[in-house]
Amino acid sequence: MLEDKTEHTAYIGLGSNLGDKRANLEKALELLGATTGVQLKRVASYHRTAPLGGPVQDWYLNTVAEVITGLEPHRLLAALLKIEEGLGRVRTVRWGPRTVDLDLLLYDRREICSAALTLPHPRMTERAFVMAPLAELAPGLILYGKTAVELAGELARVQLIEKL
Ligand code: A4P
Ligand code: MG
Repeated sequence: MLEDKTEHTAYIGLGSNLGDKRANLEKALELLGATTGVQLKRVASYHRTAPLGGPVQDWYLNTVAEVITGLEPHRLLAALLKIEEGLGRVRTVRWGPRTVDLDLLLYDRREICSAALTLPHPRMTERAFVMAPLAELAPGLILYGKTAVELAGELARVQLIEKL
């Protein structure tokens, strides 16, 4: 595993809308914390959110986790995809929707635009289900000239979201 000694702060968005949503998020967080080179620091409140985009589907349970990591961004993303796969395997329906979605939202202030990874996550500032939990962990974080709290407040006026 490629790791360096420097510590980086990353934020991971987690969402589930299939099966036992809370258990899915908890299992994903457990696997995240157990990943070599990843230390789970803090987890925001769980939020019940209306689905955004896609087909007609059930509501989501979303949260955001703060991690300290020595893994470089593509390695961290690979670890997230592995967790998704690991949890997807408990499903019986082939090609069915995933039980858990993990997105790499931010990695320090790094900006990346490669085929496999875009940082910051391109859609994060349009989504209450990302910005509300993120604002709990990093209220003063500035994204495109606004704080996380300001962005979360604006989005929560137009998107259905309930903090649990
Ligand atoms: N990828 C590039 N950059 C990133 C990044 N920063 N983080 C690539 C994660 N992945 C990144 O993602 C497709 C590919 O994006 C990955 O293989 C990776 O190389 P995916 O997770 O397989 O596909 P997806 O999640 O179905 O598509 P997409 O466009 O990533 O959807 P989103 O943005 O993840 O949104 N509504 C509510 N209320 N709550 C939700 O959680 N989630 C989605 C999915 C839609 N609506 C939702 C929610
Ligand atoms: Mg995704």
